[in-house]
Amino acid sequence: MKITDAKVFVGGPKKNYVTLKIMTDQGIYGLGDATLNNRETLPAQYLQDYLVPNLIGMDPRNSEDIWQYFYRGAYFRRGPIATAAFGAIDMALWDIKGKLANLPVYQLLGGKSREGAMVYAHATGADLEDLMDSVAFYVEQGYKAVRVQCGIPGMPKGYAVPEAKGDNLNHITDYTGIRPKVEVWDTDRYMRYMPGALERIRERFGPELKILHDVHHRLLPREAAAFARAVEPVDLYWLEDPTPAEDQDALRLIRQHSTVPIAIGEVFNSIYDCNRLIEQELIDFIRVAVTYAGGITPVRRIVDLAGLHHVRTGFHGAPSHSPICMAAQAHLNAWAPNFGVQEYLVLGTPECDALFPSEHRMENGMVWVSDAPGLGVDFDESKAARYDYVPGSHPVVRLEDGTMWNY
Ligand code: GCO
Ligand code: MG
Repeated sequence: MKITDAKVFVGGPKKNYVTLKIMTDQGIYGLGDATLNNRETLPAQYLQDYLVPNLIGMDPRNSEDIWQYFYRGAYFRRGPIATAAFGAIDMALWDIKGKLANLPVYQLLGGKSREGAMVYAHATGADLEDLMDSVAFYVEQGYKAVRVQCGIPGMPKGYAVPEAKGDNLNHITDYTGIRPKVEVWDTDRYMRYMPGALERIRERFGPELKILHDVHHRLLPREAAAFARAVEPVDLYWLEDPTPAEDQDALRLIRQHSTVPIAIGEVFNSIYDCNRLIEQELIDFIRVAVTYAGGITPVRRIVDLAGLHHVRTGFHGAPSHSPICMAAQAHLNAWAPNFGVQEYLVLGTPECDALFPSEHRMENGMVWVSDAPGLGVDFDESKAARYDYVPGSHPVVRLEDGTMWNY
């Protein structure tokens, strides 16, 4: 069996999904996602210029060797541009393998460990009252877990917070241009306000709701330790990215001062970014994404390592991941013995569903994996032609005095 061709598409309904389609001499094709948020053209180019020409002629069934060939063969290893491109190839090869075997990918991983996989939604508000409405909206729809972010009095804009009350800010990319907007951050205001706000959410929604909160890398290690201690009474399901991920020792300080579960890893792109954190049991949830971390092959290794250390999965599922990455994660979530939760933003616009038809279902705050062979998601090339790449950007963050800070 041989790969005969592969095509890369960039675009989508209000997103720049990078979609890889690998064709074979047996008529079976596979799909992968290489969307690197706000840098989408780069993995696309890497695929087009270097990887696709080498893929042609390879036996698609040898997904392990193909992953090693590109990873080791690049010489300059890792980095999210490369791993997103490798990740797309790897997903497409598992898709092909499943179609060949006539089995859904979760069966190739070891079968189902559960029926539905719990997801969490993003509740957000310009202020706390607005956030409460947003949480109530998700709770009414059956979500068991909700991430909560709200505006901080006196701070013009916090992370993932809408400007006006009632706006539902589900994507943070601004498609009006390539130059990022500037947001202003004030740690002191955040530290004073947020623990009390989280307590009020707990009081209002009761003990059952799983409440998650994302600090988005904004605190210094000592601040993060103090914040984690302050939010202990809230009984958070997790505290996400309390400090920038590069300084892994920071997490030790947090651990020494608090038992709040820590989730980290959405910016990681290899097992070497998290093996120490996992082995030293400094985290509770590993947040890698199948796209950025290089595909199902390496993520399965991360999940297995995590399982040895009581670390559960909480895969990244921001709106930048296409339904192909979400499908790959749905299969891993169905299998992983140490599954925790899946981040899930409703992508389900009719345009998105038409571009990526699939039978994966979201119902009652759970994802139900499709039983179709392979990844169980398709891609309608005829519809893809409607969408072009639209340059966009995340905001950047500065402190009040102008100092650059962590987005
Ligand atoms: C999350 C993330 C995202 C990121 C985004 C960056 O928890 O979902 O923090 O919202 O900001 O993926 O591209
Ligand atoms: Mg996050």
